[in-house]
Amino acid sequence: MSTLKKVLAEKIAAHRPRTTRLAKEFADVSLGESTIGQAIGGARGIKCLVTDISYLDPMEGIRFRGYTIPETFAALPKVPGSDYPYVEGFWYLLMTGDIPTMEQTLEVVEDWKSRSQVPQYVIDVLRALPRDSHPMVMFSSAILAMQRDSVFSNNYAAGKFNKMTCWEDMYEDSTNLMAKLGPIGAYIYRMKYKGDTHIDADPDLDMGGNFAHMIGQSEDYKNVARMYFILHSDHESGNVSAHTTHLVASALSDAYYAYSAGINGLAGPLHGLANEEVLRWTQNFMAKLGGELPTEEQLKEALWATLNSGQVIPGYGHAVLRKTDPRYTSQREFCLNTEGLKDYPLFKLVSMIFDVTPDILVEQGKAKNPWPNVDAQSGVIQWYYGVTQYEFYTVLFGIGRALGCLPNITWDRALGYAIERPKSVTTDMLEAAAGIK
Ligand code: AMX
Repeated sequence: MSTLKKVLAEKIAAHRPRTTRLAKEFADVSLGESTIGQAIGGARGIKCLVTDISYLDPMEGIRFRGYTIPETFAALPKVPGSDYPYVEGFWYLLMTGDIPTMEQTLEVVEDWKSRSQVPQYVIDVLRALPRDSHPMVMFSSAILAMQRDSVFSNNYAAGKFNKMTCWEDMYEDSTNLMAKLGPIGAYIYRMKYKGDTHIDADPDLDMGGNFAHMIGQSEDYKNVARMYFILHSDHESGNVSAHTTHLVASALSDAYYAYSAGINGLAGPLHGLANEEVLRWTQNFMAKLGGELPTEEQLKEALWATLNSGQVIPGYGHAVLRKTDPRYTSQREFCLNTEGLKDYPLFKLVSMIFDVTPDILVEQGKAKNPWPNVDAQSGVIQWYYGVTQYEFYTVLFGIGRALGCLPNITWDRALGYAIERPKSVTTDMLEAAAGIK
C-alpha cells in the first residue's frame, strides 16, 4: 500500500468517531434557518455541507487544509529548478491534511505515472465526436467513457460493497482518473488545435511539467501549469462543480459519473466558462480599438454598455467572497514578477479593468461583491504563453478542479455521508409562509 493510502486510512479511522458522534449526539443542533430568499436564490449561505479539504472565508479567501495560498506554495516540496511545487504533493496535502515530504511526494509522482496511460477506447470516443464540439464536451465524455473501468462500480456489481472499506475503491478510481486528466486534456488540445499531432509523455517529468510538454509548450509554461492546477483545485464544496460531484457521488455513483457531471457544471458561463468569457470580452474590446489600449473613459463606456445590455462583467463578483479573490492576486503577482508579461498590453488592460470595474459595479448597485475572482486574471497568462484557444481554458480549470473534487468524494465515502436529498416546497407554501395567501 502506498504511503499516501496508508496515511489516509489512519486519518479516516481517527476522523470517523468525530462525525459519528456529531450525527448521533448533536443531530438537532441548529446551524441556522433557511429563508424564502435562500430557497429562491440558489441556497446561498445555507450551511448544509461538510468538507475539511478547504474553507472559504468571505474576506480572507480560500485556505487549503488550513493553509492560505502563499503558505501552500511555500510549504510544499518544489520541483527541482522551479519555484513551484509538485501538483502531486498538493494532492497528498488535500487528501490527508499533511504536508508531504519530498519522498512521499515522489511516491505520488511515480504512482500517477503508472496510472496515466489513456485507454485507446477513450481516444476513439474523442475522435468520434464532431471536431467542433466544445472541448468541455470532449473532456466530460472522455471521463464518463472510463466508467467501465471503475473499481468501485465493478466491485459493487460483484456484490462486494462494504460501507467501511468502499472508500478504498473510490480512492483507486479517483487516483486513476486524476492521473489521466492531464494527458486527456493534452490530447484534446492537440487534436483540436495542433493539426491532430501528438506528443508522448516524458517519463522524467511531474504531472504539471508533463502537461506543458504534451501540449507542446515552453519550459516556462511548466510553472504556469503547476500554479494554475493548484489555484483552481478547490473552493470548499458549495460551488457548482464541487457540489455536483458530491451530489452525484452521494447516490453511490462512482468517481467517473460524479466528476463528469461536475465538469458539465463547470462548463457554465457563471462558473468555469467565465475565464473564456473574460478573454473574449477583453480581446473583442481591444480589437474594436485597433489593438490600442483604451482610455479610462472608453473602458468605462464599454463596461457600462455590457451592464446596460443585461450581461454580467465576466470575472467579477462571487457568491461567497467579499474581497479580491486571492487566486486573482496570486496570478496577478505572477504577471508582475514575470519579465515580458508585466508590460504585456493585454495584462495592462486587465489591470485597467481591475482599476475601474469595482467602482462601476458599486455604482450599479447590484453585485454584492464588486471585486475580481480567479477568472479575471487567468486567461491573460495563457494567452501570453501562446495558449490562445480560449474555449480550452475551462478544460484547464477542470483538470485542476479534480484535485479538490476527488479527495472530497473519497472522504464522503470514508465518512459514509448520506445520499443528498434536500426538501422542496411549493410557491403556494412560500406565499403562505410569507402571510400573503
Ligand atoms: N456583473 C454584473 N452584474 C453582476 C455581477 C457582475 N460581475 N455579479 C453579480 N451581478 C448581479 C447579479 O447578476 C445579480 O443580478 P440580478 O439581481 O439582476 O439577478 C445581482 O448582481 C446580485 O448577485 P450576487 O448576489 O452579487 O451574485 P451571485 O451570488 O448571485 O452570483 C456570480 C455570483 C459569480 C455568478 C456573479 O457574480 C456573476 O455572474 N459574475 C460574473 C461571472 C463570473 O465571473 N463567474 C465566475 C465566478 C467564479 C467561478 O466560479 N469560476
